[in-house]
Amino acid sequence: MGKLKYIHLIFMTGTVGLIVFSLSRWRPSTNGIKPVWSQVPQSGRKTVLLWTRYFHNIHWPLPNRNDEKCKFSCRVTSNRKYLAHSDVVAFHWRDIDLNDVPKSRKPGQIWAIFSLEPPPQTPREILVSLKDHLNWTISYRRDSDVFVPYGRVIKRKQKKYVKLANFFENTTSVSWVVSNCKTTGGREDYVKELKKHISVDIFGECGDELCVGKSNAMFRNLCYNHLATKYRFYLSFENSICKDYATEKLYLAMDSGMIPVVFGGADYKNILPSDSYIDALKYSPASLAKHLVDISQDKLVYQKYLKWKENYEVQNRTVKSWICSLCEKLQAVKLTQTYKPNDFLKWWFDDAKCQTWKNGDVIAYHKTTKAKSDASLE
Ligand SMILES: *[C@@H]1O[C@H](CO)[C@@H](O)[C@H](O)[C@H]1NC(C)=O
Ligand SMILES: *[C@@H]1O[C@H](CO)[C@@H](O)[C@H](O)[C@H]1NC(C)=O
Ligand SMILES: CC(=O)N[C@H]1CO[C@H](CO)[C@@H](O)[C@@H]1O
Repeated sequence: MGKLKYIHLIFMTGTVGLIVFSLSRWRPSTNGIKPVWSQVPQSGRKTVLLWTRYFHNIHWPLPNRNDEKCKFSCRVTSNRKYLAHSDVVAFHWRDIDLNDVPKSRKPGQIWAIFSLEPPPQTPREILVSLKDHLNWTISYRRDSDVFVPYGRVIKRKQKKYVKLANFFENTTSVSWVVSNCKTTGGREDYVKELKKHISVDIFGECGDELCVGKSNAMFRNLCYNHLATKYRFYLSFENSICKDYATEKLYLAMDSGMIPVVFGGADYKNILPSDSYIDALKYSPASLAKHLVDISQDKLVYQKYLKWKENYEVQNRTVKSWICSLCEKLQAVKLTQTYKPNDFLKWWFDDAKCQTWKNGDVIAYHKTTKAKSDASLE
């Protein structure tokens, strides 16, 4: 009988759609059922409630069971019945509905806004009545309360021998995977000019069929590795030129063996090893083309751009580990926040200093172009 009851409880847990991860030990989700929840929160284990969906999806980016484990554990649920017990309520910016925000708030409860999209992709209007109630930011901005990088290049524990000679066999040209053909950063105008001076093969929705559609990580890896057998350079051009905004395409390209040509607002020289990338915004399209040709005609110069691989490696899956950083931050006795209260919109929009490339200049971005702003399109 006892066993039957247990099975019944597991079943119940499943049906109410409660997602509970014990992030340190990955115990099954029965942890979250009533007896525990009706009591005062247990010693130190914090609870995070995902209030909204994530681009209409119930699945937020979270680690799988097999991914690396967090140093500090906490519970994650999307079941709103735990609102009153939650230490953090998280809102995904693009899914916020002002008619559907929590009606109550337990004292000390942190409300956090989550966005991996840059300011031109995050409607200001959505936040009107919520902005004054937010405590924390969870985003790709390095000065967020919880920083969520799209990737990282980290120092290797041990120097690795990398056979650079192989890379030189392949062709000179430039590849670009792109699905959002009209952007706020103006990369398409830059590439249009660049193409007058060097061959650029375009894949994705705005070009050939290759690499279209499926956005799962394995498919993407395959796609980039495939491109790396043919192309020396990859245009890691972001859809927006905004502070700190550098997406996984940069890290996928670096990992694949192509030399990334970056176009964006991240502080590249501080996040990447020197001589591991080329910054398009430091060149005109014509002079960039010349630079790329020069590099690819000199084996030693070309190899200089791959040498970083001996001492550094690309760390992926970093987006999913935001929850670990959040759980860790919740351990602090006194919780702090990054932006000053009531200054949230200034912090997000103004401090991001978004820009647009236009006819050879980089100018401040103003909301004039209506950019296609679908989730999966970068
Ligand atoms: C969170 O923000 C609310 C609204 O501004 C504020 O009243 C509350 O004190 C903040 N909580 C913490 C822990 O900072
Ligand atoms: C992450 O990197 C490892 C090793 O570089 C690779 O085997 C794996 O496929 C990558 N995973 C993703 C999701 O990109
Ligand atoms: C490093 C690399 O990608 N080398 C490739 C160059 O092209 C040949 C032929 O297509 C491939 O076999 C190599 O793997």
